[in-house]
Amino acid sequence: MITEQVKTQAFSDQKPGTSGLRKKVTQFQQKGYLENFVQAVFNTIAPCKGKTLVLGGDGRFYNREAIQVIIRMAIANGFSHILVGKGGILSTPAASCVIRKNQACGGIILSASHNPGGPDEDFGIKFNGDNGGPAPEKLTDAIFEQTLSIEHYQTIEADDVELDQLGGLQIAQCQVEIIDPVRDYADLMESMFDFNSMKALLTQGDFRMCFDAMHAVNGPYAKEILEKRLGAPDGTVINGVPLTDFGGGHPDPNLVHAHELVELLHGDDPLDFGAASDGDGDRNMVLGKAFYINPCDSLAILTANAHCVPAYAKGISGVARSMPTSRAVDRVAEAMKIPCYETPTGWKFFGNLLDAGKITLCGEESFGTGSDHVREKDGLWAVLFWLNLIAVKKQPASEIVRNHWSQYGRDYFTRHDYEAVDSANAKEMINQLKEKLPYLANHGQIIAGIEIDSADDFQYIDPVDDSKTTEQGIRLYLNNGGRIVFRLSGTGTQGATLRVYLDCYQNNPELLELDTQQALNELIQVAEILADIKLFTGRDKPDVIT
Ligand code: VG1
Ligand code: CO
Repeated sequence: MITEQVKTQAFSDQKPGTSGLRKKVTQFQQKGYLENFVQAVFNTIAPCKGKTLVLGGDGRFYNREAIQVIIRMAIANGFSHILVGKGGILSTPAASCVIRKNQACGGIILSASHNPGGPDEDFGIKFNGDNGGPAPEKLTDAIFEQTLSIEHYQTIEADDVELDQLGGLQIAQCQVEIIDPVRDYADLMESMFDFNSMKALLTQGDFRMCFDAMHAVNGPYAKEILEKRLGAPDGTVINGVPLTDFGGGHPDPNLVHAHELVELLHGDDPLDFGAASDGDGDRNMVLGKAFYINPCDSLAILTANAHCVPAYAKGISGVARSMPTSRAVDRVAEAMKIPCYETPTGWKFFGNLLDAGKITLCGEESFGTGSDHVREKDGLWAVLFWLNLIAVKKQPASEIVRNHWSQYGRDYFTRHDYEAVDSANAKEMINQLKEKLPYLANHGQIIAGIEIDSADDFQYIDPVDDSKTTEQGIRLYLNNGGRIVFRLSGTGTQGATLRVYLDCYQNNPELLELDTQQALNELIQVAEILADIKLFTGRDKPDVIT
C-alpha cells in the first residue's frame, strides 16, 4: 500500500463549537475541508499506529462519502483496527458505548445533531476520546491549532468499503470491521433496566406509547429495544427509517418540531406516553398523556427515583447540570445529600466528573440526560428510564411529575431562541450586558419591580483538572427566586443564535400548575428591558420557545 501525502491549504474557520465542527454541507464539500480536519485530529492524537478507531454517523446527507474518506485516511495514518457501524450508522451514545467496550483510542462521529440535513443543510464531525466522551477543550483547542497550519494530509488509494455488509476486511495493516450498530448498545440497555417489568407494562395492560425517531438515527435502536426486546406492538416506533434529510424536518425533539408525536398525546384518544430523540440520538423528549415534561424536571425526577432502576439501585454518587438548566435537580441533590455540580453548556464538561466517579447522572435543559453508563447524553436511555419508573411505580408520567412538584416545589423553566440573527448585533448585545454587569451586580437594581440580587459572566473551574473556562453566559439572579441567562449558541451554522433562559422557583401548592410562559412573564419583561432583545435581534418574538 502506498500512502499519499496530499498537499492542502489550511482553513481558518475549523474551530469546534459546543459539540464538534458544524458547517453547511457545501462547506464540507470544499476540496480538503473534511480531510484537513480529520488529519488535524489524527496529528493531535498521534501516534495512531496500532490503535483502534470507531467510526459512524447519524446517516445524514454526506455521511457515507465522509466515512469512505475517513477510512482511507485512518489506514494511511496507521490505525490497525477501524470499527464502522453498518451503513455508516452509529448513534452518538452507541458510538460512546462501542469505544468503551472495545478500548478504542477514540471515535469520529459524523453528525450535526438536531440541525437539519440535506445537500443545503448541515453536516458535522466530532472526535470522542478513549473514555467515549466528547474531546475536552484542551484537545479541541489543539485540533484547531493544527487546522490553522496544516499543509498535508495522508490517505491511500483504495476502493470504497462496502458499508452494508457485516464483517471484516483487511486493507494493508488495518482490519476494517463493519459492525452491527445496535447490538452492543441494546445489550447495555438490557443490562441496566428492569426489562421484565417494562415488558409487562408494554404487553399486558392497556398502556399505549409511541416513539418518534424523526427519521433520524435512533429508528433502528428504538425498534430493536422497544418493539423486539420489550415486545411493544409493531408501529410503536414512528418515522423509524433514517433518511439523509430526516424527511425534510428538524430532527429536534421539542414541542415545535416533534408535532406529529405531540398530536398523538392530545386529542380524543391520547396515548399514555410519548417520546422522541434527535438526529444523532442523544437528546430526548418525554411526554405523558396531554402532559409535557420539561427536561430540567426530568433530570430532577430521574435523580430522585434512580433507586427504582437496577443499574442505580445501590445509589448515585452525585449529579451535574449545565448552568442554564433549572435548579430543580439541586433541590433533589440537597435532600439526598449528594453533591451537585454546575458546568458550562456542552457534554464535554461532564466527562471528567463522570470519569472521576463524582457524578452518576447529569443533564442539560436542551433535552439531554445521561449517566455514567457511557460518556454522552443518551436519548433512548432516558426514555427507558421513564418507562422503568412508570412500570415499577405503577403511576402515569404526569402523576410522577406532580408528586415531585408537591414534594420539592416546581422550577418553571423556558428557553427563548432567536435564530440566525445578525452576528455582530448579537455580540454587541452580549457586550452591552457585560458592561452593565458591575453595576447590576452591586446596585440592587430594580427592574420591572424585581430586584436583582447578583449578576455575573459564568466561568467554570473543572474540579478534576483545574482547567478554567470563561465567558459561558451572563446570568442574573433575582430576589423573587428567578434567574435569567443570556448566551450565544455554539452549534449554529448561520449567523448567531441568541438563547435566553428563564426560570423561577415556586412552592405554593396553589401555583404549581400555571402555564409556563405566564408564570415567567415578569422575568420575560425584565430580560427585554435589560438586554433590548427586540432592538438587537430585529425580532418581536422568539423563533423557538421550549
Ligand atoms: C446546544 C445545547 C447544548 C448541547 C449542544 C449539543 O448547544 O444548548 O446544551 O449540549 O447543543 O447538543 P448550543 O451551543 O447551541 O446552545 V447536540 O444533541 O446538538 O450534539
Ligand atoms: Co444530538
